[in-house]
Amino acid sequence: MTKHSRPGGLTRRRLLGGLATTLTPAAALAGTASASPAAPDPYAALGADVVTEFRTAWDSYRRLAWGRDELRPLSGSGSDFFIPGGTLGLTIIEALDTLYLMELDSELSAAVDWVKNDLRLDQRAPVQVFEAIIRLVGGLLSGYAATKDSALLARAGELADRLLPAFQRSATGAPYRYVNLATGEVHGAEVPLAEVGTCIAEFGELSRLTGNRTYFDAAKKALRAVCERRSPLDLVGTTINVETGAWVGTTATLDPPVDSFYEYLWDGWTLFGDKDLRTWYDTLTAAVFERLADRRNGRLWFRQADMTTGRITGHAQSELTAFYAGLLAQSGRPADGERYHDAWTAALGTFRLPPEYLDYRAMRALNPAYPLRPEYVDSCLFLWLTTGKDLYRSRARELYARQKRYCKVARGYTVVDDVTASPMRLGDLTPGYWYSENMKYYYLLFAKASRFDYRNNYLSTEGNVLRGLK
Ligand code: IFL
Repeated sequence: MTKHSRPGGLTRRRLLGGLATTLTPAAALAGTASASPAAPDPYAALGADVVTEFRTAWDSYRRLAWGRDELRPLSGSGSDFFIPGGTLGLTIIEALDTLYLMELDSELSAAVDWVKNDLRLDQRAPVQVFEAIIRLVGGLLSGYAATKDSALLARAGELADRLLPAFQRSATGAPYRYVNLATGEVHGAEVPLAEVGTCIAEFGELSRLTGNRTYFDAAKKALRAVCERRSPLDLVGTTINVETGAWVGTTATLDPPVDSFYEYLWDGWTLFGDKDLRTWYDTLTAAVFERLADRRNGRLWFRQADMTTGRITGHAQSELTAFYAGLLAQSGRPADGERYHDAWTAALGTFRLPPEYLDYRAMRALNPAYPLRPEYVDSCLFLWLTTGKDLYRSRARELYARQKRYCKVARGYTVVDDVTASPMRLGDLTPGYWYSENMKYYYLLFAKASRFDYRNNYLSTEGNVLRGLK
């Protein structure tokens, strides 16, 4: 989940020349790597390995679940993500730009054909607006960025038009949670902030490409609806009623269901140069650091507090929040980003894979699942690009090795239900985001991707490359 490029197209990111390091995993996690500029890049072979692993999973999906939303690699079947009994080809759309980056061109062409010929967007069923925007609209836009096939842009626009009633029928401008793709009927008035606010990258890019401002304006209005209802402490809660504008969840937190709400304020500013978004990002971030930042042993965590009184209410952290390390680095706080990444790296000293939720004071898993989340490696990529430290490639290499060890199955990769069990208890799913995020981040970190502009790019919260494909 992340991005890069400044308003005006300038970049803050630097591509480091891939300094060679010799590391043990322990040294990698501890951050004691030393560079030896003369040695060859030790990551090149890993880049090729990522493609091999991706191909195995992709071939399984093609053979056993083609056209379905997601693969169940253990049972060898497919599953639906958005519509029970229906499909929107989630995995195909999530994989488009990854296929392009990895130069798997015949697979990309089959995927594009499926989108053109078989994707049905007129289904009479409700879909979750946020997921449809970040995964499908974003995936189609990244497919368009990769192929320049105008049919993909047209499909992204068609889907966005079907989702727009969620924004337009709401009194506040914050979207309803669900919309029926065929009828435009909406429901779900109590909406978590990530779902309200994580749309300006995709909708704004669609506006830029089509010249139709409607999408950007809808997304900005949704962000405004939340930011202008912040508390006198400049904190926001977790959930808002989009009909009344009343807060339903009043805990201030970076964890879900808020997380990417912050990310898209920054992204909207960097992509489109909108000053309101920058002001809101700065205002809310200052309050996050004043009220939620919890510095311990040189590491940084983020606690929970009441949005009105500031009273501390919790010390939990979700793995999904690990993306924030990269966001901090990109938004001018690299030292804080590094300290936060150190905190998650410390968790990886306790757990073999990061648990979904932990009590960071006791280092105890509150939810022991590991649904193949990409956030830690997402931050590795953007910390590497922002700080230039090879340490972040070595941290990614360590997690990659652990994923191979614990999540790899005959037909690809699967989720873990309990990282604390020995042996780990596996579930039966390759999430769509594994194709869009995990494998893309590893590939960009390890390979020198010739189709990627490491200096000027933008990756969405779902890892979709909206800018920077060559
Ligand atoms: O959909 C993915 C995306 O990164 C996001 N939230 C959760 C998913 C991956 O963990 O924004």
